[in-house]
Amino acid sequence: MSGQSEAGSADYVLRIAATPVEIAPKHIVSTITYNGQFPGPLLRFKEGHPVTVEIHNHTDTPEQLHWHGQMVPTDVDGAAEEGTPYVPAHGMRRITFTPQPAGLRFYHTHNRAGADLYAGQYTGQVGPVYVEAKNDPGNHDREVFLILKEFEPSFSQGGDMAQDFLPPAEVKELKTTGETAMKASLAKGMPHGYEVGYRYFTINGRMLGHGEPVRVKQGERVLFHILNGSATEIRSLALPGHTFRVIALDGNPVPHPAEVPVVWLGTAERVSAIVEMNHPGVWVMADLADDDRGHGMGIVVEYAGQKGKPLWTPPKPFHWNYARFAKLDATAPEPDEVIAMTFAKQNAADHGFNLWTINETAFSSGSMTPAYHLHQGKRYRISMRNASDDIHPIHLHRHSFEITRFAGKPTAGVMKDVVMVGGYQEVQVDFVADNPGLTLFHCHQQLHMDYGFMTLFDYV
Ligand SMILES: [Cu+2]
Repeated sequence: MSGQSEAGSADYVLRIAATPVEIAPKHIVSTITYNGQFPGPLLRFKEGHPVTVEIHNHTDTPEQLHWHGQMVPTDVDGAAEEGTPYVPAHGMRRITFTPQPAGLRFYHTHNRAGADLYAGQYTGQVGPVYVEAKNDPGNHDREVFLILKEFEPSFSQGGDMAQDFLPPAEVKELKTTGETAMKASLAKGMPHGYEVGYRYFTINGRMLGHGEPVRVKQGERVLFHILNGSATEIRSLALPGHTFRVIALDGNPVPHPAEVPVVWLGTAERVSAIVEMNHPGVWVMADLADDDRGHGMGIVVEYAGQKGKPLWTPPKPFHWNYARFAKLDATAPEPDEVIAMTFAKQNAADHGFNLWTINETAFSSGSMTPAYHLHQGKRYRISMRNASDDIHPIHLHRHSFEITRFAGKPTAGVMKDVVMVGGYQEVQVDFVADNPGLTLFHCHQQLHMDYGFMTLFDYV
């Protein structure tokens, strides 16, 4: 079932409107939200059970609501590039679809923001979705959802994103290409392209120390569902004295759950991890970046009966590698076809903004021509080479992919819908063309996707 139904009542109603959000006592920001709250309400769906959702738009801007990570048809997916109709300004769309697959998904706006920091993912249009599996043993005591999000963005020029959390796997040739292009641009007198920074950082819409703590009991096994709802930033999260047993990435169970001292999430990535509460105290669970944590990116975890000032200690340096959770000694099946892509940056080329290209082509939102014609049922390998120094959290709509090469090594079994491609690194992902129609592929960093970093697949 799909499409817009004419009659009948909705299972869920979402209202897009400008609203104040209190991120700390008497500290109120203005943004666009779902149902007047940030994050938007948690929508719990049952895998395979059709739902009807009414989306009301109380703003002056036509909106797209994207069902991130779900295998849905193009008319409900929520991307203009795929042909999803807009939710008209001061209008409504009622959609019906069958939630799938099970796991942590989310919904968010898919509007282009461009130079407008009050639009698109810079707003508070983010909400979690949990699709319940038909059979879920649920080996945990309870679930806590954590939505990581910044507010009050502004532009800057330059500024490096730390990426030493990824295993070092730079490809020399890509580095030479990227650095040569950058030097040539600067030599012509070009400034660095714009980047975005933020004033305030929140978890579940509250700055560190200003929200309700996560209250736990010793011995409890808490399943954290963590979502990076940022428009542009990579986030980390650690809880002093505790480890995360990662059981799912982007909502999909991993073949090999493993314990890590810190989790990292590119924009739109999700991590589901169990923390065994075995270290009583009052702790700061937060981002490793001192500046971001200092401006709110954290939440207090408080054991029953414990009091005092929440404590933070940084974990030891640690490399985040998706392959840690992969199938042991397994190799992915050979693809039917390989799609080779090189990502590149044209420094400050579009009115001071960096212009992004895939195989030397920046996506045109005017023509929206599909660049890749696929065949249903075939297995494709996307071989991505990043000739820029930035990290790109790459997202494929309406499909999951398997990571088949990361940090210079083959891997298998980790299914995701976003993957971070580090500066000058190579990553390969495989997917099966099993959900026909226009399919958007893009960098989830708002500033990158808005300035060319997109392409369209098509198949019938
Ligand atoms: Cu990017």
